[in-house]
Amino acid sequence: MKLEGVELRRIAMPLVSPFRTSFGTTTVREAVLVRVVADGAEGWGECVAMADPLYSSEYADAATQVLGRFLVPALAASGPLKAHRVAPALAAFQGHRMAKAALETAVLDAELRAQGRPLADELGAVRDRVPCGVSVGIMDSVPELLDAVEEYLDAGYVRIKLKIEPGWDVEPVAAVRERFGDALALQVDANAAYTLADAPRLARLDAFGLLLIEQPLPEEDVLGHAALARRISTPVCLDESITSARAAADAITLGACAIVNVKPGRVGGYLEARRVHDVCAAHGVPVWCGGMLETGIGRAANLALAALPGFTLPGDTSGSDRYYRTDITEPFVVRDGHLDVPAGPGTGVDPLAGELAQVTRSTQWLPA
Ligand code: OSB
Ligand code: MG
Repeated sequence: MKLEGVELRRIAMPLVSPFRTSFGTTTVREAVLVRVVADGAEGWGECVAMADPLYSSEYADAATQVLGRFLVPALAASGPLKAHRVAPALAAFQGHRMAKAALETAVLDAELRAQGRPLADELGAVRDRVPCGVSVGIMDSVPELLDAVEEYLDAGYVRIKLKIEPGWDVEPVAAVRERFGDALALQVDANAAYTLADAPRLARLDAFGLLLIEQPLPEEDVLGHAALARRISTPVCLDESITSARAAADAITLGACAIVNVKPGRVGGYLEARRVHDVCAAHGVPVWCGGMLETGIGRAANLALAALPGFTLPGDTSGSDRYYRTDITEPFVVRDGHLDVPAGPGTGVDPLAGELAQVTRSTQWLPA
């Protein structure tokens, strides 16, 4: 294909309720959408970088900058447009994986649409629907948390993930386990809020039969996670630390994780995400698909990935209404605790022009 140009679109979507994690509170999801036009076809990618560099060093303004100033020009200068050639064309630029992922996804979507092929088939999906978990934020009180969890269980979610931080860990976990029973599939996510000195506190979570504890320690503390894993019985899962298939192989070899959260944006795209899946499968390490408060555009692509054979745990693949009253695509609706994997060409979803216009803050067209 021949690239005609790339549109960068800044959007802001209000959340149905504030989402609080150990690194901050989000009330409006700001994001960058990338639309690639090539040979008259178009494709979309959603950049998962958040408004502030709190979860990761990337943030939305920086992603917009690096796409416009470096990534899109390098792609435009790189010859025939092909999804598998995007990462090599951008490899000289360090980091900025979320920005790179959005651009690669848009190219992949355009290419697959032109060929009439679904992303799920391209990635190697083996299921046509996936089980849904939900990530539940830190609340002001335990009763509030119990109400929120009950609502999600009533909506059919098959797995609950509680966000934790020092001061909001053993008590809320104990309360949820007590109220909803031992059969509830329950896990926690600390977003790097602890240190190895907190091992005795984290070991108290062992009593609650959690599926896993996600990223208790800082992103770069892989050896710390290995040391912690020897001191607690809850399986350690890594999110922030896994920035590539190589990082996954290293973390597994070092004993730092028994489970991996795969987020395509964090590792530079769906093609690298599939390699993370493959490396984990080769080591017998289960993976699940993480989320980044995606709109329907990013959610559709995540569902395709979550349908690969190694995704044996329910992911943070929730319905659109978990975060948004109105999505910018046809909404994803959880039925019987599952979401259907889109079957149409590319990601299988199209932005709704009216809804998209509502949330758009700015657009920028970059001709090739
Ligand atoms: O750590 O998994 C995380 C949201 C934003 C940034 C990081 C994380 C999350 C979530 C929610 O836990 C995932 C989702 O429902 O999209
Ligand atoms: Mg996480």
